[in-house]
Amino acid sequence: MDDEHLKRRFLIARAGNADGNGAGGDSGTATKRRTQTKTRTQRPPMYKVMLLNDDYTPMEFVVELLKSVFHKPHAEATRIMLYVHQNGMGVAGVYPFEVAETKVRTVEELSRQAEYPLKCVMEKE
Ligand code: TYC
Repeated sequence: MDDEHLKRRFLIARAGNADGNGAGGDSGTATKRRTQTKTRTQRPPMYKVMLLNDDYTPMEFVVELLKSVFHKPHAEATRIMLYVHQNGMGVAGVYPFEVAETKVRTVEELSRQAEYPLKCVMEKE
């Protein structure tokens, strides 16, 4: 169970005690039972930004992109680049739709300017 579920359970348990719905709330008076409405915290759908391998883009260029566009530390940028190099594609980062879209465009723009064929796509998580 994730943190949001735990927090909501905790809050519902406390509300239950205060209004007589749960254990510990009974002081001898009539117990009112209210319907609990579960209000789910809205989280935006997230999108993976994937880098695709190719035979021409230099490893160092990919590492620099991962550092500058995706804010990865050097060691992690190197690990992701090597993963893509060996597996064909890999996740550079996970973001809400519009952020992911902007990252894809930035990668393709920088690659195009440098005349490398590097491809980058987004995929719903
Ligand atoms: N395969 C490239 C090379 O050998 C390196 C590379 C890694 C290219 C990741 C693209 O997304 C990529 N120079």
